[in-house]
Amino acid sequence: GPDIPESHPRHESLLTRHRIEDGVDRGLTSRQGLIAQGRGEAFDYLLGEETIPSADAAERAAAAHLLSADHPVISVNGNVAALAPGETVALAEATGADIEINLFNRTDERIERIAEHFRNYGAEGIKGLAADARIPGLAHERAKVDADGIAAADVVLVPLEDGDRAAALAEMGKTEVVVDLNPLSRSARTAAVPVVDNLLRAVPNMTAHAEDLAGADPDTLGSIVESFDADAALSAAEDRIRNL
Ligand code: PTJ
Repeated sequence: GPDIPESHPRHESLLTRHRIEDGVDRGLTSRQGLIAQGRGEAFDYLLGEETIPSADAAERAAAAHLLSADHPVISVNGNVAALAPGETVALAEATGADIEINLFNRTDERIERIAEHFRNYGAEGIKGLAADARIPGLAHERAKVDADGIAAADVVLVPLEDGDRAAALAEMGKTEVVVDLNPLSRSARTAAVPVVDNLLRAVPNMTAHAEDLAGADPDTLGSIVESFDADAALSAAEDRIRNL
């Protein structure tokens, strides 16, 4: 890794940038991923670079949704592959979710590389390679999903999703959990559960909540899901940004 002293005030942020750069060099992450990361960092700075209480509540609700789903799927892209591959595999294991690769800028080459990357982190049965179903209402490449993956899912976790796809998935009746540091983004506003937090903190915290809720009965999970208020979570994040 890069030689960044731990005392550097932006140590974490510089390490994260390096991971994205490395992802681009390895053909996992798109160059647009660099731009997305920069945008995310700005919001993270404004949020105080921590998991605010409303985000923690969203992460617990997300875990409850994934655990009570019949067919949960975690959608991954080039930024997720670069930032949190092992953490994503751990979340999939803790919740019984499948991992499906879905790219904004889809190329077969990048799909193959990302699949191999996740396999190296212990993922099995990676989806997204068959691409034998379509999300209605989207342009050809971005509409591609697996028939036994996202197409059949009831709950989908979509980290860093674009607004169009988030809306199209919601339109299909999927329950969406979106991880996005921008509380004003269309994807966050579309989500049943908007997680306004850095993917790097959100994924391990969802896993911790899933492990904590592992033996919970359906009523307990149901009441966590029911008591979560998406609008209140978005307002709390916006409030934090304005009043930090
Ligand atoms: O690998 P691909 O081809 O699927 O492309 C993936 C990206 C992310 C490049 C693509 O989906 C894209 O261009 O996304 P956007 O429209 O830039 O949206 C990314 C959103 O994620 C923005 O709202 C950012 O604020 C947010 N974001 C960026 N980094 C993080 C983040 N949210 C949480 N954690 C992050 N680390």
